Amino acid sequence: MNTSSDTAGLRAVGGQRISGDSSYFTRYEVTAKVTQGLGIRPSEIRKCLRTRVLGQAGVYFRSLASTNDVAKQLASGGMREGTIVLAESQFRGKGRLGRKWFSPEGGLWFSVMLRPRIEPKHVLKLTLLGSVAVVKTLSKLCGIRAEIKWPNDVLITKRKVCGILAETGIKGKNLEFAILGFGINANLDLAAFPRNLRNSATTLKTHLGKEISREILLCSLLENAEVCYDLFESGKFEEILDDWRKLSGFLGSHVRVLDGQRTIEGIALDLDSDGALIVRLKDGNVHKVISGNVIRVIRASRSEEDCNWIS
Ligand code: BT5
Repeated sequence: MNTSSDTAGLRAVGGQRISGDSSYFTRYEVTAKVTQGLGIRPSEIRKCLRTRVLGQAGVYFRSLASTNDVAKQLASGGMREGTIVLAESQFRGKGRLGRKWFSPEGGLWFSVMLRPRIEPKHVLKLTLLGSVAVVKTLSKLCGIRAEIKWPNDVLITKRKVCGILAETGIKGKNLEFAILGFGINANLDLAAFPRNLRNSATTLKTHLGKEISREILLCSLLENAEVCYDLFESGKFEEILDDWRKLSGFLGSHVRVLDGQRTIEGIALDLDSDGALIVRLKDGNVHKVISGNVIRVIRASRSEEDCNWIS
């Protein structure tokens, strides 16, 4: 597995029509064959997808470095809004701040390309919108009550089942595109995870006791994400924030935030209209957090919950 085969794949994909027609998904085998289960069936996605824009074009890879990276390259090449890049596995899956994302076969790893009319500094809103869409999907489809940990984690029973990574392409002062990458631990066994993640991660398979259709999960998530994105595009981000507040289970928690070089501690009070986390510090002052690692401190037991273990 190397980047040159990946780049060769991209050239081939770039040379094909990837629009919502019969060549909907371009199946391009960059590297290994799927070794477990059946693999995702793009034809099933096409059958069940009920969106206008999101997922109406897509590229499916059996294995690639990172769906976000490929989506960025396609976006720079003018790919239409809503195009998804989907992979059976990633060999350099990315988290935030250069962290790694464990993404073997069996998960749902994909990125959506968006062209929102926003300033680059508002990209946090897309992450929040994505997490609301994931929680709604897990509730409707699987009956799971998941929670959101600001800014980008979705948790089941306090363990991370999904991470979201938003990245941007900027031209001058403007946002040219945004890539919203979703990593959902779907049909994976916890035993397959590296040891250091086994206490902080979970999977849908572990929680439900059975595998689920990743095609249906993807379609449902794209539908929920499109509803949220439409609200966002029509200036109704407040409605997303209200949903976030209801669904997160996070506000009111005692938190420690590692914000660059600084560490602050206090109560997670609310989100402001841009989605920044408002923390009331011990001295009563209020601090806004735009990015950073958040650790929820469980006071009763004096233990800590942190989904961002260092790999
Ligand atoms: C995230 O970063 O949670 C964002 C993850 C986004 C992954 C998707 S997959 C499709 C798209 N393509 C990509 O290359 N990425 C996106 P962060 O908040 O920085 O969390 C990363 C941390 O989560 C790591 O340092 C580990 O501690 C932990 N981790 C890694 N893999 C995990 C997994 N599969 N499940 C749960 N936790 C994991």
